[in-house]
Amino acid sequence: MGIVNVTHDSFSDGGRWIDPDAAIRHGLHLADLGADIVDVGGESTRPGAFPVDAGEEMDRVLPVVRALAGAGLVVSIDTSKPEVAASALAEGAEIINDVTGLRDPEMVAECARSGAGAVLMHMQADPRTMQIDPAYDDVVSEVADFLQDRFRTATAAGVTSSHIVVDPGIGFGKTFDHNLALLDGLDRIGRGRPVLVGTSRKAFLGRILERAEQPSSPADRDAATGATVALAVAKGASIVRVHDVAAAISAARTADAIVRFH
Ligand code: HH2
Repeated sequence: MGIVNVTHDSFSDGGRWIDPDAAIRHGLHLADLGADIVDVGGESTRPGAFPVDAGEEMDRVLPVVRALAGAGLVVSIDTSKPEVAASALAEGAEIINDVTGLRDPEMVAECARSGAGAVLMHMQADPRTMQIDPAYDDVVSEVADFLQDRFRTATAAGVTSSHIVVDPGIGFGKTFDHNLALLDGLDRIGRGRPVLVGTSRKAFLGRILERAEQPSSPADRDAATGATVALAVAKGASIVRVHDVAAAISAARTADAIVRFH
């Protein structure tokens, strides 16, 4: 899954793809590089990001979704607002990627009504507050329980079970240690459901590199992201959400070949 952030303030590429034509070119490029899904978002979810109202979010994402879906790409819409999801699906998006795990009942209803695919992600609290002292007794089992619970709620409301993937939400209400524990325990997250994981360029990678006296800006973290992609694939992840699609595909294919050898 390649990332197209149509935002001013995304943590690694804010402003680069805010112009719709640039965003469309970028999405097509990611598909050419081999992305199976292009994830289009119009609101940053980084801690402390500025909230965007639904009208502004739609103005940003809809022309991009329309063009990319029109070109035959599988498009997911990265939003937690049901009205944005509904309009994006009407423009041809096929998957709702909701970082709140379909918390809004209207979002579950939209997903069920449309037959769209759904990414259910775990987040403790919300983007404004999530990094204020996140706490768990056992992060892997609590996140897995949460995702199982959201899966049950979604399917009870009519979302088709085979349309759902779950995501531990790396960096969303987690400390550095929580992120490492979740990646180490990734094979215990899905409980039989497909798992998506998003580590790309995130702050915990910066911290690992910093410890090794290798300070980095987010865009310098694609090799580190590749390491997480390889390990995630080895632990059974089905989808990896990344900025650098070419590097991630090489890492994923290599890990996959080694794992399948046995
Ligand atoms: N991470 C981000 C955004 N959306 N969706 C899923 N399912 N999983 C993730 O881990 C995830 C996500 C944050 O990354 P990015 O889009 O690059 O940054 P920003 O939220 O600042 O736009």
